[in-house]
Amino acid sequence: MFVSWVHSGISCWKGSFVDADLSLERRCYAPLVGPGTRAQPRRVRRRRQQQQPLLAMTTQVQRNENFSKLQGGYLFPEIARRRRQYLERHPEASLISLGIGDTTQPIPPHICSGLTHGAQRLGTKEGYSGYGDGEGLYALRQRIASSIYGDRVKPEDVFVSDGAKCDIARIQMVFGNQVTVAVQDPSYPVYVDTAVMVGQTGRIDASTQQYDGIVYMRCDAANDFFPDLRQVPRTDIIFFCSPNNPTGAAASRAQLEELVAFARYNGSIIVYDAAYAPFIRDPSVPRSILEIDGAHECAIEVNSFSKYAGFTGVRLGWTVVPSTLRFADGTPVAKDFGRVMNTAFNGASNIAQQGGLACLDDAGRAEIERLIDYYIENARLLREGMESLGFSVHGGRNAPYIWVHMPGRSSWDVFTEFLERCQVVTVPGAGFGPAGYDYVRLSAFAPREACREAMRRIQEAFGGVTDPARVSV
Ligand code: PGU
Repeated sequence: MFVSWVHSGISCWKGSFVDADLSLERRCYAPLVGPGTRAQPRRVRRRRQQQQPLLAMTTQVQRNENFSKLQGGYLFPEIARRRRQYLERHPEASLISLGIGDTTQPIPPHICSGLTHGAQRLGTKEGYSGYGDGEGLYALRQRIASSIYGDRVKPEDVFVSDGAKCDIARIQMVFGNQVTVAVQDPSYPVYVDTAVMVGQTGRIDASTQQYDGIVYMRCDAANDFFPDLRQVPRTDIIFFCSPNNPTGAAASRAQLEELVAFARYNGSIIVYDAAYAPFIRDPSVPRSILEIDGAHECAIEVNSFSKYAGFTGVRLGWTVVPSTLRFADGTPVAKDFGRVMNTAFNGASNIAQQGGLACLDDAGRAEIERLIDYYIENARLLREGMESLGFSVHGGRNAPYIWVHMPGRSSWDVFTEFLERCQVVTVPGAGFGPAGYDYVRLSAFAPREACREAMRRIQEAFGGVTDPARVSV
């Protein structure tokens, strides 16, 4: 089989001169300059090659059409782009980010010593390890099962990973393109975007901003941010995040019982994203869906050390797939998820996993509690600051996000207004789904002083606004 290489308008046929002894460079370029020039010193050949610009070309490979259905880029890089643009225009501006939910406080000492211990072990003969189990270190799976789930799950049900976002994408690989999907509206954009990428949807409807084939379960103040399940049609998969990103709502026990009953009745699988579970301060609110009777036959739980321990850059998470959860033909879902983890992933970093072990002993858990207290206090500050301006504000009690209603205003306009008038970066609610059209999200992960300063600026710019619909430049 011949492959055409086009260079400076000359086609050459790779198959005509493939020679195992030739370097890649020679295989690609040598025939282009003709047989007589082969003896030229490499230096001369390279100069000639550099002088010859490559012609623009396309391959013969068809684009995966699912990607053409996506609306623009991923939400957070888009916000980063607008922020950069603003800084280019106003290099003197001191921007405050209440945008992406990225932790800012240093990893506390005991947990950090777990990470350094993990790194140091790699420099010793006895401690060195290479590839690990695709499912993670057994000791960490055990500790997650006991410390987070009080032994309600088995260590074998726990799959350690490089984070919740990556697990969501890998779960989609397990489900494939024939399943139907429901999401909360608004919700973390990864559920919808990965559903589109794997081909579970049709195109977006420009008027509703909803993808054909996805069921959007509206969550707003009118329904206590919990969908009216009587109105929700059956789907195979239900993505559900609690405490919710972006609304900050944490589902009560009764609500989760209703969700589990709904999924069992319909024979659906819930993918429950509990990335913010430790922010739950209300003792009556479950921190895991696996606390609910019957969930072990209808739910997967995705989780992460990112927000618990400042591991957004370290990368460590896990997913629980109970052995009792089965597909229609009786195959355990864990079997296929394990297959994906071992095929498309190669185990979480051994350094990060040592950090994970340190997170879950007594000293680590105490450090995590202090970190969360810090962010929850920030959330209180932001919530009360926005309330004092007359905005209708949600979340921020059992979650690090504040969801601010700006009735009738496009959230992208409000985003721009906060940026221009206060140099404060937020996240426009529309990025989380059509129900977020007139909301913005504030993140409490900024340093305390930054939260105070952001509130000071916003109060100065919008002070005296009692009708949020009037917010405008
Ligand atoms: N699940 C939820 C609900 C999240 O909000 C986030 C991060 C993740 C999972 C990702 O967890 P990892 O374990 O770190 O992969 N949400 C942030 C970051 C956004 C992003 O996707 O880059 C946010 O601001 O919403």
